[in-house]
Amino acid sequence: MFQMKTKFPEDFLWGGATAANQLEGASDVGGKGLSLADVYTFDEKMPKEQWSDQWHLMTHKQIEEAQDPASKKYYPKRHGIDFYHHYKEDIALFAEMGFKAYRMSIAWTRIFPNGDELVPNEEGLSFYDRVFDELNKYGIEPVVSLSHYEMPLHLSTKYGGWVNRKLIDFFVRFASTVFDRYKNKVKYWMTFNEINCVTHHPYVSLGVIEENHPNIEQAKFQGAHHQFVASALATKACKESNPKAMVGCMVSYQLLVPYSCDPDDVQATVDKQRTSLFFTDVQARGYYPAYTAKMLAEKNVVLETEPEDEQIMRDYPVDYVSFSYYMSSAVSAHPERIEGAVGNLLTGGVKNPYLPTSDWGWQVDPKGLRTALNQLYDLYQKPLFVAENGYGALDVLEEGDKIEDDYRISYLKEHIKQVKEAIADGVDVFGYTSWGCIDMISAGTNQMSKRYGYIYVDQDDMGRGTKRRIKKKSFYWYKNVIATNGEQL
Ligand code: BGP
Repeated sequence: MFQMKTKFPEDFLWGGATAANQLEGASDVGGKGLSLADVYTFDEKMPKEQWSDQWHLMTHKQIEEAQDPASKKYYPKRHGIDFYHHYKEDIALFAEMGFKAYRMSIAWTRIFPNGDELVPNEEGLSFYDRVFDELNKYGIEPVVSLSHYEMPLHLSTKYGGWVNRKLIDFFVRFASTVFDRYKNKVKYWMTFNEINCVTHHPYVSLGVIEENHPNIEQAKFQGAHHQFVASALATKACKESNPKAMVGCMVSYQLLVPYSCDPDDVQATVDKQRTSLFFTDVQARGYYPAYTAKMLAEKNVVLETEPEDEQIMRDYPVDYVSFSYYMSSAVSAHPERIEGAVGNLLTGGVKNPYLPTSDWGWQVDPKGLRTALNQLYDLYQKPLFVAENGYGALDVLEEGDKIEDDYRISYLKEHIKQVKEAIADGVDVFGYTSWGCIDMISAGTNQMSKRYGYIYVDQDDMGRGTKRRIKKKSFYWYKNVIATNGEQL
């Protein structure tokens, strides 16, 4: 009756993940509109500390400047790595590695350039037809995010972003359009990438400009509520279009552990872990968890809802739970008492003395991935998908086109081992797409030099370079991992 699983399932979806705004480029080609991501600048002279500030705070002044054709600033995400024109070559390289799946996103701005049009842009739709056909040629399953940090800028400037309920209709129109168009080409969908990040960066997740909101918490949770409803309505539309399709949620999951066994640290950890679990609770179960009332009251948030919202959320929870996992963090109720405690930007946690950190201060904790998979499966009993996991580093291109990225191999190997452990634990995990299978623009810092790929792209932070694609050492390593279905790591 009980059979322990010691191997990855035969049909396990091995692959890599990217996002349209970070790799496509060609932002003024094919009728594409300007997206939120197209407004971020990068300047080598900018102090390092400011690189990711834009991610957290966007001002009207920056947005206006970005729309000024006379602006001399460099906007890296408008250029990406020019996947738009290199997609055949890039997909051929994914196929050479043996990818079974490729997680990507559709740029909303290619389909509805401003977001509020009634008729979609055919040129944008046909671009993704070509991409899906190319994937199909190699038997690679597309796993598609509808919204990955790049909604139309117009929806932010004209409507105030997701805080405005009208966004639900615009999103559902976009979602239904692509579900219908690609129903024979795409089976796996995700609605909002890292939906819980609305609380970290409301501009890029919600199109909300903080200057407009005296109580930004109100805007964040109102926006999140609208995304929950939109996600449920999109799931409904997807099922109507193709009953066999699977729709997932996607959260940024940082495993949090108590800094000590002090009961205050333990409770603080439970509270803080809800920065991710609140979102999976709503989307996987279809209703707000019991702690919502207290949590909102403490933030002075009063949600405006419509009577039908509750039912639609209950009727259309997601089919699977996907998440990104890069690191874990420790939580202390009294960080001021810990000497040298460094706050983690994303989680607000403190440094765990047992773990090493990457060059960007991310705490490397492979075993945490197994814990995360177990936690999520215990909670929801829904299939899980590791949508992102990877190691951002400054790679060096050496003589003879060599990139010896052993540090990346070691990071990925240790994490994949833990996915296998979780499978033996009984967790139903059906795919693993490592982040940034090809180098592209970093989401948080806007740099090119924070690289995650198996494939190096010859381009620097200011977009200079040949854009030549070069296989790294990890390319050959991952190819063998896939070929042996995770038996040889
Ligand atoms: C996730 C995002 C990705 C991505 C990755 C790495 O949060 O979903 O878009 O880029 O993190 O982050 P970064 O590029 O900032 O290193």
